[in-house]
Amino acid sequence: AADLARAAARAAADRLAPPAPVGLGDVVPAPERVEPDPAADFTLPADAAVRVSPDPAARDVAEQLADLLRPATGYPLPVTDAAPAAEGLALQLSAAPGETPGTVAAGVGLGPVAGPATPGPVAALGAEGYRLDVTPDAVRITAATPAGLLHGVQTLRQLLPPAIESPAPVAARWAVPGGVIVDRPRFPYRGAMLDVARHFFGVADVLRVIDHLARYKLNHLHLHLTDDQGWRIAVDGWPGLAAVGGATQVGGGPGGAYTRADYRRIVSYAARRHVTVVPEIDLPGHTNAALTAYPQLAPDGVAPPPYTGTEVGFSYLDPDDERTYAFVADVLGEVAALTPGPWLHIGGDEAFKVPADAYARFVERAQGIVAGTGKTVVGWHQIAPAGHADGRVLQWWGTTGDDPATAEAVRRGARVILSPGNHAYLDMKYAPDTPIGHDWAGLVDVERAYGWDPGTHLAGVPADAVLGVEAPLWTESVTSLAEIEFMLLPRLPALAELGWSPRRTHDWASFRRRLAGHGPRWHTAGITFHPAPEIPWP
Ligand code: TNX
Repeated sequence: AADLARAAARAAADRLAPPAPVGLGDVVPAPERVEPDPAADFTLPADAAVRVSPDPAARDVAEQLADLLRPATGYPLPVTDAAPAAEGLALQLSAAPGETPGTVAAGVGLGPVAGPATPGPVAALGAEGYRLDVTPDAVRITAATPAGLLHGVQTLRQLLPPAIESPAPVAARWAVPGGVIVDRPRFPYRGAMLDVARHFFGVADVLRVIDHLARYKLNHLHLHLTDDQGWRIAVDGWPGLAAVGGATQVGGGPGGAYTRADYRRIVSYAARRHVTVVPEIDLPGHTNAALTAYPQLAPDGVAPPPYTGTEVGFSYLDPDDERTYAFVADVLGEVAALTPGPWLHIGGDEAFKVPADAYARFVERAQGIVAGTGKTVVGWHQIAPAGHADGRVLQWWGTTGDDPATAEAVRRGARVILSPGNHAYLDMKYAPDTPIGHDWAGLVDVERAYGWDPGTHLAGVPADAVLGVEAPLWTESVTSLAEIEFMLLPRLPALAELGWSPRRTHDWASFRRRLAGHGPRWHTAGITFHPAPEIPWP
């Protein structure tokens, strides 16, 4: 009787929409391997359960999958750790022989993926890979880690009809195209940066940005927490930073700052989505807001007025005063203690008023302070001339393909995150008539955002020194969540594909066609985006 009921439900659903209108390869970022099987399409039955391996973090991914599917389908989708069944949705955390699931370290185990449709060793999927098997009776996602399972969930989400993004129930046939996807990232670091200093954005906005990152398998959120116009994180030992330094923003609005509880909420929301928060305290320049509260750190000891304009390069902490280093140690120590991730970003850009030798000494001491917190230091590529520190990472934001200082730092052991201004900067205008944004690095339309190769972009920086890619959004001209989304979408998925997909999949014609399918998804989900004319939106 149950079979009959299911057949009747399927027949009814068949009349609603053609089978599997989405192709198995219609995924952004492009998966490493896709093997469609048109005879194996799956339709989600109303009584499906989500079965998951008995592991708390895997179960949490299953709950997130159910939460994603329930609003549009209206199905109950109970999550259960009953033995993986041959029916419905299954998330399976499995280890290669001799390995404990969930313990695969980042960057290891990236051997070749097993051959076509062979259930190869899961360890080959590494710390973030997954395998998706769609058959007429079941959709199964297998991974060695919960992060891999979540990436598989994001793929599954894209394989369902766009109506799956609806916040309210929709009568549809919830079809998934049959076949196998085996997938894992090209680079371990794939991120975006949000400048919450020039304009302040509340916790809810940041959480929504994290959702957008997770959707495209990005795994780092860099928060630019401090700048001339505002200090946005409470520091217990220096209460004036948030209270005084956070009181305004570009244009003179009220600004704001995160309490420690706010910041913890952001970090834990991100962690659930396997996104690591990278906090940036920009030093020694970009510090006007700090100096308004603590003028003793200013070279002339005089408190500057709050700054609400958009010039750069005028402020700095006194590099020759020991009080500066006590301040830096307190701030970095507190931020490190609040941050579970391995990175601490010290900025280092545009300290135009600090002489080169004093600047290098400052950076070297700051790098040492970061090491003392147990974190790995990240800085804008201006820190390149300072001495090497173990594991240090340079974030390159230039606009040429050649930077001898960065190449030399790489020879000394630095790794690089690539954020080329003329491709990855999300604050650049799309076109001359884009209502907000800058153009100092040129116009960045979607094709330009997509049209570069992180593995060969920078002379003297080989692919194995490239930790990954990041798309920064500076917010001098960005004042609301809708404006954030307008600048992020559709360029963020381009950066995500460069960071995730094997180079051989790189193809503008394919990308723009696949990306086009996301317009209806964003629209249905109530997400703002720029309807870029280069994309054949349906
Ligand atoms: C340069 S990129 C800056 C920021 C500005 C941005 C505007 C970098 C490390 N520094 O201070 O917001 O240009 O595009």
